[in-house]
Amino acid sequence: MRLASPLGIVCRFAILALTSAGVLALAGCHQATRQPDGLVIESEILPQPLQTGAVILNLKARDAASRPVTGARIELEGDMSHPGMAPVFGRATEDAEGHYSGRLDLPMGGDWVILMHVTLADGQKIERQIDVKGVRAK
Ligand SMILES: [Cu+2]
Repeated sequence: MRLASPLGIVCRFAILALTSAGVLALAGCHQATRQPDGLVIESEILPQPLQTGAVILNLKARDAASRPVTGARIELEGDMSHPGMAPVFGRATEDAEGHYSGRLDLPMGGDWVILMHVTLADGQKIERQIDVKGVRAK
């Protein structure tokens, strides 16, 4: 959908700003572009029940033929479901074939959306998101 692509550009800009200038982009990014690319990412978030502080994401990426997707780069962006709050960033790295894990620090209790900005080994960019509701304040 062409309509969704400007939001994808905003997301990539946020990552660019973080990596090239060391500056956190303040604009939240609550939508992900979706493409009929066949990528499936199964996610597990620990610890349960979720609390503020460090959370670990375990991700299993496979393609339309259920083969593990290796060599991808997965940038993580956590946004709260309400406006006006800076996102948090992290990265998931591959620790086994098609398995990626990463960490995010969630500073506030409530409902979060975690965006996964995926760059496949061939350079194709894909966005996925996970809704994470009811994070408890410690
Ligand atoms: Cu908040």
